Amino acid sequence: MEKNLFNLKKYLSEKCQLVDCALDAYLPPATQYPEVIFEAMRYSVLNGGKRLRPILVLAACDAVGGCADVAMPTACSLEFIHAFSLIHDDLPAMDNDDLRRGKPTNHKVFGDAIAILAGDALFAFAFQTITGETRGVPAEVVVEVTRRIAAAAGTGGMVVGQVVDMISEGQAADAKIMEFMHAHKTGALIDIAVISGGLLGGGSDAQIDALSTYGKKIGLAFQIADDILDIEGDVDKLGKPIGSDVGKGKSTYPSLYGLAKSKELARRAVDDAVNALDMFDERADPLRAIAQFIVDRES
Ligand code: GRG
Repeated sequence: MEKNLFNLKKYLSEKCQLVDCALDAYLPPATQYPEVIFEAMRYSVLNGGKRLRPILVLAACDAVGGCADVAMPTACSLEFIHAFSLIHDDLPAMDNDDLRRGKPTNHKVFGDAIAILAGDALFAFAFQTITGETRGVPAEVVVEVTRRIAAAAGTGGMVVGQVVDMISEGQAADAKIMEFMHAHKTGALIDIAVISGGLLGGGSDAQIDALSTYGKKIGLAFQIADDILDIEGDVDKLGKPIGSDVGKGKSTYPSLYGLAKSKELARRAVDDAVNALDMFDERADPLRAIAQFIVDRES
């Protein structure tokens, strides 16, 4: 176990560096006119973060025997969409947060209007990057990946989850609604990360199904861990205040099931995720280790 964790640390740090370089290279330079929008886009994307979604794309591509290079534009696109969602989520009209990754949120630095536009630009730039930069993959696969990512970000995922989050605030906890909300708001982008990597790597239907089960289970584990970190986390490591869910009257796994049961549910989700990868050889070891990392992380 120790050895696995050590290897994962190295794996994550190497992949993170690759992803960071690619994000920087794809994004328009901050010197381009009108500078402020490119500065705002770069501020939120190149501002740290675990790069979980891009790394999942690359790891899933590797797991099905693909060449991870073909998946890098899609990996970065998911980080652009993730950054977009964080910028908009932090706005006064949504969560009204001042800190993200330990630094002032985008609207605190650039103002609300530029923050909205930086989010919009990143969302569009994500699809420009997938369709414009992907090489060595049949066009119909790129179209299918693009279609699925658009659904996971919008009407089949994040936007819908965010709406349910907003309209449920301050209401009594309901397990079904909370699960729907998380599966869409957070889970959909994590799920589509592994599916995209599998599709771009040329995975079989059975492999894509298995990756999708894995993606849904780690998405669930991720959310439970997030709720637990909001109670037990370290403010400095999280880069944002704790207790914000309770403060905003949000239903969480701990508020519904208690801490001990929530930890048990997270552990079970990790086991289910790892079991879903039974058909894969050692090339899926990074995915197996990432499942565990998702509940062990401190930020
Ligand atoms: C993006 C289409 C679209 C619409 C916007 C605002 C919004 C609708 C959705 C909000 C989605 C959202 C903010 C989900 C929370 C996801 C989450 C738990 C973020 C933290 O993810 P980590 O831990 O963060 O991967 P780092 O900082 O490591 O990248």
